[in-house]
Amino acid sequence: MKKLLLSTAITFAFATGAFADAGHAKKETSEAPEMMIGMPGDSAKVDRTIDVILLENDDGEMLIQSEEMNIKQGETILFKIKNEGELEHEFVLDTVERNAEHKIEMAKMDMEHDDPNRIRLDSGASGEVVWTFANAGTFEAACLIPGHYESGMHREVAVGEQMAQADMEYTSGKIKKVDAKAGKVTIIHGPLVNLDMPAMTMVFRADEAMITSLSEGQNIEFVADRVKGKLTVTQLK
Ligand SMILES: [Cu+2]
Repeated sequence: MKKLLLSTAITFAFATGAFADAGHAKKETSEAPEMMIGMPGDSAKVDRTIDVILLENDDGEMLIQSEEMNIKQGETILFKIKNEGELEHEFVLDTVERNAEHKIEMAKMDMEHDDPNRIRLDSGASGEVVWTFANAGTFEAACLIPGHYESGMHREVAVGEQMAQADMEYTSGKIKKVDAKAGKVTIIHGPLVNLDMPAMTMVFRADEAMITSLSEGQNIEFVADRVKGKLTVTQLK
């Protein structure tokens, strides 16, 4: 009897939409309607393109094929998606939890969504999703058409922490001297915008991995910041 009541309550909740609202309200505080995974990206400001292929294989698996989805916080990615399968597929970007919730909804009723974080493609069709990953964390790309997720259509989207965009201005420089022992490198550099410093020659700290990759006379693109009060090379191209 208890069980019956519970399932009736759930069915009712689905019908009224109360279930979905309650589920989302937990994560989305009133001041932040944006999604954990980020927001629709500006197609004029794409940092990188990732090609994605949706398909089934002969082993009965359904796959989302692409390079490793390792993304930097703040990056705007253009996903170029092609459905090379014989079935209809989707590409949805979201948290693992929200994908799981939406998968349950989809199992009840195959809904066609029109959200910026997802696209549905007929066999042979191509499409694009432009997305800005605002937060670091582990997210997911998935197809939520019933049965597809279970057949393999999901993959991890790892978003790595990054400094604020304003601090990410790379500066050109030329290595004057490398002192690996002391963990120091002397760089003749252009203006360091984030540190409010003009072009000059300065000594910076750098970690061991970075130091060993540097040699005198080398031209670099770098970001420096104060780490524990010392000027330190934090990013290197
Ligand atoms: Cu699919």
